[in-house]
Amino acid sequence: CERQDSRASRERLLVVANRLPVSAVRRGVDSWHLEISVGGLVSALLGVKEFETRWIGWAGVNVPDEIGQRALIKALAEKRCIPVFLDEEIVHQYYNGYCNNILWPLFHYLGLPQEDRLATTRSFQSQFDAYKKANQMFAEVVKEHYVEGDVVWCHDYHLMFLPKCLKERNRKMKVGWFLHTPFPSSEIHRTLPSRSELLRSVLAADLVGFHTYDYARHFVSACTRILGLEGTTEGVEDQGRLTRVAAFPIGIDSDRFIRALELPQVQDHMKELKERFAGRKVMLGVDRLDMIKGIPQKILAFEKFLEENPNWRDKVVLLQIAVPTRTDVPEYQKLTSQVHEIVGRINGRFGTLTAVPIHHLDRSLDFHALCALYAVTDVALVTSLRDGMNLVSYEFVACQASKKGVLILSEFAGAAQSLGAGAILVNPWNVTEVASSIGYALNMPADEREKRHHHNFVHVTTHTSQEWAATFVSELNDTIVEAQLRTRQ
Ligand code: ADQ
Repeated sequence: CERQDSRASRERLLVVANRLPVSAVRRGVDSWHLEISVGGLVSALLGVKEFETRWIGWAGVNVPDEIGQRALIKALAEKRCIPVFLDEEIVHQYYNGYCNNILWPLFHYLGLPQEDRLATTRSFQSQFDAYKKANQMFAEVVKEHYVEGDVVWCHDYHLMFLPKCLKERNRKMKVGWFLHTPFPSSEIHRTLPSRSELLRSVLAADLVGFHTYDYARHFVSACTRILGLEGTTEGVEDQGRLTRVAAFPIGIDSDRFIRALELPQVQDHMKELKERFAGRKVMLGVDRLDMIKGIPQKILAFEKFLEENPNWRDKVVLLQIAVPTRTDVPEYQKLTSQVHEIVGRINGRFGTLTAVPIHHLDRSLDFHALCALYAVTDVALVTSLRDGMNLVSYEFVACQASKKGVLILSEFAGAAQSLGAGAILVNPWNVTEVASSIGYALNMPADEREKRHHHNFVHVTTHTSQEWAATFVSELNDTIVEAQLRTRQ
């Protein structure tokens, strides 16, 4: 009865993503500690309050024994999370292999792996088989917890096979799929050996969403050119069935950031930072340590700026906070060493006995420390080589109501389409251009900063994560109603 009441007021949303918003750490045979995970998807969806949400996903840990599984299911239930248990071999082939070694670089225009990179995770085909198997395992858990009327929202490139698996199990299920990365040009997608099977599986969804109109257009082109289907302004049509395809730019829970700035602990952090860097302008980078984020390019541009502007050397500091991810993948280990090497060289070159130009941290910051950092920053540097959207740029803008700092933003981040008018847009590969933009940003007059900030602040506070989710779900419901009307006609 209680369930019926809450269902009447709030729609039930099953959010299916590779990772749950928490990571589980085992403390004993039947005891678990849960930690909130860092990442764009989690940040955006935690702000969504108007649905009765359940999360379904992997908890990031192998749990081979039944006692452990039962205890974890119980611990996660308190957080409205439902685990999918994946064994080590599947994780290796599906997650490290097909998702992170193949789809992630391909969708960010870094190409398919060479044979030597594949060799560590066996063949392409066995990785794709594991990918499909893992998606089937997700589908089984969804089926078990699905109640008629639920909206099932599948997320990201890990679960491109899931819409098909779900519809095979229940044709009436309302299924949406959203991609958080870019969808590349059809010429790039064409190189993928499993290109057609993946497209067809995604098309089984009722609604397919992307961050930008460009990504949606690339997807429709891939379906028309590779599958020979018909693309319309509404989406993709296959034998009379329409899959709606559209852009749904994500946002953040901006109020949460704005409110946090008033908290005493955030104010204390801000005071500490201001004292620590008094007399210097603060530049900030916050990224997951990933090759798509362009961290080496950013640091090299900063070096060039210092090289060409000796008068700024003791007046500016770059704080680069890089949270390590996928630490067991060799490419990511190489990237970490590369970044450390460049930072060490630049600090050796331009540092003094009492100060260094770059503070690099390999770790995640808690929410309050992060808000304080955003608030005291003069210039934020987002230099992604490709990025679906990039929420760091949004979070920075939300925390800048009093300082009105400048955002330097890669034109290859989806956010360039929404924050482009207020930010300084750069090509991150062009180190000279980024270096001169740093100079421009540091010297920008207050009235120009104010104008640029105002433009972005209005966007960030009106295009929130809540609105993003509500729009996607209502569009999904409308799509289904329209499809029912069409079949009745
Ligand atoms: P991500 O690649 O994870 O997300 P992004 O959108 O920038 O990238 O989100 C990162 C999130 O993690 C932000 O909320 C940020 O605050 C947090 N974060 C990053 N580094 C941190 C650190 N050192 N300490 C604390 N927190 C940190 C993917 C896509 C993006 C897309 C999002 C959402 O790659 O393009 O914008 O999903 O769709």
